[in-house]
Amino acid sequence: DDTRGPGVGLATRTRPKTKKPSQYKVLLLNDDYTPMEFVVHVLKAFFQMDTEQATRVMLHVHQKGVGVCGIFTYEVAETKVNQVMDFAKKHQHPLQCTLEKA
Ligand code: TYC
Repeated sequence: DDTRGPGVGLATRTRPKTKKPSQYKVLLLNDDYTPMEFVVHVLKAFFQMDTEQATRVMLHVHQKGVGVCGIFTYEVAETKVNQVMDFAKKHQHPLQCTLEKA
């Protein structure tokens, strides 16, 4: 392999450099007002968790202040955050969801 950068590889290059898309954690934040059952519903509806998983993540967030809902590419993570924020707002709960580079 040469070291002359992309697009000028020797004909012998067999493993062209590719970029894996960056991954982003979707985080859920605790608050004092959003009902526990609502958070469990959100985790089941938007993150494909079953009741047991969703309850575990909800209780983790409740106790620790923050927790990971899942890890996605930027576009998917951003969509999840928007869906959760819209849904919480629609139901007048202060639930906060954000993303962070994994
Ligand atoms: N702390 C909330 C309560 O006691 C429950 C809760 C859990 C809220 C997780 C938000 O992300 C959250 N009702």
